[in-house]
Amino acid sequence: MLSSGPKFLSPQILHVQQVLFFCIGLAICGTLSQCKEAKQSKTSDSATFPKSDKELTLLVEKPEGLIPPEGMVWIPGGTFEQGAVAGDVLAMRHEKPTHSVAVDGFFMDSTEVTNAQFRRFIEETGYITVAEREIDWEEMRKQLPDETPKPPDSVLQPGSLRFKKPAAEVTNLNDYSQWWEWKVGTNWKHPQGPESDLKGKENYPVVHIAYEDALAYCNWAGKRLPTEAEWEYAARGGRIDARFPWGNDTGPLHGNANTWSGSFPTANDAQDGYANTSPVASYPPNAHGLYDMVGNVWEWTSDWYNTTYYKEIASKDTTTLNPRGANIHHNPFSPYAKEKIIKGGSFLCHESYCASYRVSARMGNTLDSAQEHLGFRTVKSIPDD
Ligand SMILES: [Ca+2]
Ligand SMILES: [Ca+2]
Repeated sequence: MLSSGPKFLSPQILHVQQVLFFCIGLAICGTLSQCKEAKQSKTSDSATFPKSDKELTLLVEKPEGLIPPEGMVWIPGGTFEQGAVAGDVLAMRHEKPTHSVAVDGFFMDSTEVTNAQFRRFIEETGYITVAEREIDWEEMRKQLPDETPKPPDSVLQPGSLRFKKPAAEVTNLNDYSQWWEWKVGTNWKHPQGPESDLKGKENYPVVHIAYEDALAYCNWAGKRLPTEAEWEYAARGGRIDARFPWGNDTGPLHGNANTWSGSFPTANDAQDGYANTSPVASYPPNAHGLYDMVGNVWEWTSDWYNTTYYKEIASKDTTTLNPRGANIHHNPFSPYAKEKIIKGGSFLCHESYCASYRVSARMGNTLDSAQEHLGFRTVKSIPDD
């Protein structure tokens, strides 16, 4: 997700850091103005839909006697209108149109996956995350425009993007390179850079997680990533026409979610208690018992990001059961990137910028992208996935 299409279509003028931004496909608060302006493709080149079922037979209640896996809660099945709530002035074009969706009941982690949980996975499997691996320029350039210059070897080292508060006032919020820094040695164990560690942060959400890292964890745990529909349905907590998990009132935002308070991105007054990530479950849960569904860190879903998908699924004018999204990625602003949908926004979200602490908010994020504000949580179906 990029802030300025034409700039990135002129690779010869790219700064090295911007090349890396391009490569990892930033999905950050502040690159969203393009989404507001994005013209939806008129062609149906990618999206397909599961078979609709006019007489839905849903798994609603948890089977009697079934005990939720540790750390998970039951999300009763049901039907809802996915997408922007009517009158939501903060909603972006790609959150529309709304469309009727039904999902079977499922189990969901009550919190984002924590550093302690992820560490157990690493210790048992020896898995090495994407941000810790050597960078293969030949693989990376496949996601870049032709003739993109190769950054120097000193930069093409294992690393990730960390947030760096600008020293000076920011006048152009489209230039996210002012507050994102590619830093060699940054990964889930060193979330704020190589000099940082996880001491005392066992109960914080794990970050700098690429899509395949999340999948590897899911496979180890015997779980899976939620679809976008499952995630959004669960985040709503059974509420209808509510923008937030707690209702429609923006007033309680800082008491219910870890977002950016103050002036983005230069001044964070931490009205909600945290300027960076917060321990999971630091704020009240929604009606399903889910914590931090908005704010703290963005969360991966299994759906491809496809800018035409909502329009096409809405045109079916029926309720879609257990949709799994488009069958291929499609984003005119990131034509070279393969993006999955992330949900919920993060500690960096502010109304002046992206306001993605709403249940319908969504972003595309490239598969190999790992950032300081991106984590995940898992789900599990009945019968077993
Ligand atoms: Ca905060
Ligand atoms: Ca979250």
